[in-house]
Amino acid sequence: MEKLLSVAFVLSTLLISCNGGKSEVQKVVSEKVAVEVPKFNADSAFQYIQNQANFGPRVPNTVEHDDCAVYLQNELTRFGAEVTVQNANLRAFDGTILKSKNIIGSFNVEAKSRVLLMSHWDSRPYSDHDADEANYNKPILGVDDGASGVGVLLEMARLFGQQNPTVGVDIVFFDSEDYGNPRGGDSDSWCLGSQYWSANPHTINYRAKYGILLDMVGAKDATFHKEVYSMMYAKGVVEKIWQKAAELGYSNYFIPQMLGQITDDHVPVNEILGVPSVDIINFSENGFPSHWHTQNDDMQNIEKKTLQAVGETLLNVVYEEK
Ligand code: AHN
Ligand code: ZN
Repeated sequence: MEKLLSVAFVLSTLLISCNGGKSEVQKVVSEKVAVEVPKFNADSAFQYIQNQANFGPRVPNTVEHDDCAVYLQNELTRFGAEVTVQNANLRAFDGTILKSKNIIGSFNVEAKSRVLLMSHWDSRPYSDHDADEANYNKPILGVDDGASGVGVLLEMARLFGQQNPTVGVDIVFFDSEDYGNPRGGDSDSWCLGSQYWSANPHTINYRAKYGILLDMVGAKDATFHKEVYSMMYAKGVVEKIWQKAAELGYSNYFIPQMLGQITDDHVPVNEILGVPSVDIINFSENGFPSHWHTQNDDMQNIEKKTLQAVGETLLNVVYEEK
């Protein structure tokens, strides 16, 4: 079996001491610290995405949403996470009270040094970018926009359960991200679950070294640029991730250029909680992918190669963290 080894080199040091006039080489340290990184299984991630899609659109205040919440909770529990479900009634832009659930799975709960991994799990109640205006008030299936990030993180959770990383990991599935005002100009109407969690984290004095948000990470030919808020608040983390992706040969997905300033769940985590966080989101010179907020955001867009690039890159980053 071929094992993925990620090797951190500790610089050789040569210590010379003088004893009674004669020079003696005291110690030569040449140490390689090898970290074993488990193999990301894109078939497995794909299946977790399909399982979410099978519920139908996961719009807050619907039975499909309730059922999917139970599924996510059960999966995290099955993988050995300590699971917290945070319930909150959040007011949408139109006054609707959204019965929201942020779902949190923690590994290695005793570890002080922690990494935060995030994705939203709800799906949008409008297809406001659909070519057919008659679809405007239909919810999207939210396969790339929602389920893909969750699917990648569930696969990572499965592996964390088998082999704990050195650091502690908190996986947070945010609710009510995608209920934003379709008429625009109302950036606070997005990301309601992450705004709530950032002001009321699931443990008192919650801290993490940094956070990584996944949003629309499943489509064929996805491109992830260095997003502006991520660079403002967490430049070092951006560079670490894009560098790791380059080492693994994934620079065709992780483009080493800055592009886009996107209101997403990482913004409240940066601005309210103060944990430096980056957004890995499919965005290009043409904006969001063409299936974004349309009836076409379905399983057809999902390609395992993209899931593999994202999952493998993040696993390497997390397992190398101390
Ligand atoms: C806005 O459209 C303001 N932000 C994009 C956040 C988002 C929506 N991600 C997925 N769906
Ligand atoms: Zn969306």
